[in-house]
Amino acid sequence: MKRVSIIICTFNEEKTISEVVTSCCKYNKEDEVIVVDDGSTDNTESILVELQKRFTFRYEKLPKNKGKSWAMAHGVEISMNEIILFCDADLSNITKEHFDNILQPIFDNSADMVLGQPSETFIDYRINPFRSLTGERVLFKNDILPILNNIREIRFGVETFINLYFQSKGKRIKYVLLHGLKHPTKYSKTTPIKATKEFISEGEEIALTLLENHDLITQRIEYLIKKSNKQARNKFSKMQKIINDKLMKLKDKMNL
Ligand SMILES: Nc1nc2c(ncn2[C@@H]2O[C@H](COP(=O)(O)OP(=O)(O)O)[C@@H](O)[C@H]2O)c(=O)[nH]1
Ligand SMILES: [Mg+2]
Repeated sequence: MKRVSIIICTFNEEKTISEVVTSCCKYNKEDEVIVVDDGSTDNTESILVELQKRFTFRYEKLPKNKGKSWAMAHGVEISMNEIILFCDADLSNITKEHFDNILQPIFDNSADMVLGQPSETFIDYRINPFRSLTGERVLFKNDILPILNNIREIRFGVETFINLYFQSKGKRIKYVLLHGLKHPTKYSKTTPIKATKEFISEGEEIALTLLENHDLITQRIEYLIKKSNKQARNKFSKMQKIINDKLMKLKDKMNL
């Protein structure tokens, strides 16, 4: 029986797509591998068609670019297994241990979601404020199915939304360092102007997701309240009301 569905969302990653798909297939023979090509216009398609002669994976080409979150939701919908492993398409230096390490906390039931941190990236993962926005994550399909419609159109807000939702439900989240795994910055993938534009719009999509889903933030607080003692509960309740009011005002101001 297959255990995991590995979902690789890709958009114009001709330099790395072959290594990513090959590693996923080679190191996870008993699992399902799905590549969702988000309307790439480079050589991605011919590389993948060629790779299909050597490895078994499902290749889904979306007719036009719809954003990472759309591709992720589509991958989940067509997946067959109860565990989902998302993997970005711009990684290199991938080893079998990376898969073993990111899957372990799910298999030994010490986490409901695992976030993998490539060690070879621009900022040291221990101090990286964006580390929870990683593209390498494992979770249960049943946990993400209820939010597919929420994530489809939020593009790069997708990781933020998933994190908020899991936190609001009190799910156990674990970080795992993936030694030697390389993840390039946007600046090493394209021109500085394009990278800056992408960086800004990604930031905007993340900020919008946070604002639009402030209820998930306060639900997280609510979850903590339920777990704490009475005195702390009262304090939390007051804090929750203040945060909710402030966020509502901000939302109104921004016409969201
Ligand atoms: N930039 C971008 N990446 C996409 C899109 N759809 C899927 N992806 C994939 O999502 C992953 C993350 O994108 P990337 O640009 O590397 O974002 P970053 O890792 O946050 O800098 C990569 O594997 C992309 O190929 C899209 O519409 N735009
Ligand atoms: Mg990337």
